[in-house]
Amino acid sequence: MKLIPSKLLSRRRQDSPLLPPGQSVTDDLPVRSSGPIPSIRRQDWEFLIRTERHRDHRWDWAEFQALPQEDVTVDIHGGTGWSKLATRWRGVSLDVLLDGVTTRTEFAMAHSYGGYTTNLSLADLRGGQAWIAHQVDDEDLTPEHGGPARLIVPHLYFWKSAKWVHGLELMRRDEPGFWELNGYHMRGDPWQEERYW
Ligand SMILES: Nc1nc2c(c(=O)[nH]1)N[C@H]1C(S)=C(S)[C@@H](COP(=O)(O)O)O[C@H]1N2
Ligand SMILES: [Mo]
Repeated sequence: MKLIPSKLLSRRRQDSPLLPPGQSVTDDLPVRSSGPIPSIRRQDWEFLIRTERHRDHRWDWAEFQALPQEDVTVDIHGGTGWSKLATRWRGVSLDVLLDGVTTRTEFAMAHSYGGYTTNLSLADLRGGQAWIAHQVDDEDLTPEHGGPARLIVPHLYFWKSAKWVHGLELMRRDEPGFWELNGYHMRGDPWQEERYW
């Protein structure tokens, strides 16, 4: 391992064009949760999309696994200032899950097992930008990191990436989720440094 003087390291990190403003690189993926870790057995797991007209689209674990899987390598950025580069996830694109869903709205609330919520626009969930991931770095997601499956929306701050995701509720208007109610930004674009409102 090559040792880099920490002064140089921090200067390089701050100047990196790869990092959004105010972020610095971390090499580990610490657990960051606001409540207890829910334990969900795969046989009890489902992913649900409920439209604003209360049409439900459901996938159980086997149906979800049978969907086309993608491997993506992305940088992730926490709203508290950490970034982790080149994390590798496996999961199903939201484009696949939203494919057969008829809706006239643009707004969604992600709901997690355990009660966490976070709001997202469908524009941020579509277009190859968001996945329901069940593996990271070739390993099944552990419960503390959101297993059996979590949302991954790497172009937004990581609080939008709901762990233990249960479903999406499509809403006629934008509404704040858990952290957004507590002052976090409604969209959370790290490149615009949208941390708080
Ligand atoms: N269900 C749920 N999802 C969540 C959270 C949470 O408390 N509950 N915390 C969010 C925040 S603030 C961050 S930074 C990431 C942390 O993910 P990690 O624990 O895998 O590092 O999960 C996000 N998703
Ligand atoms: Mo966070």
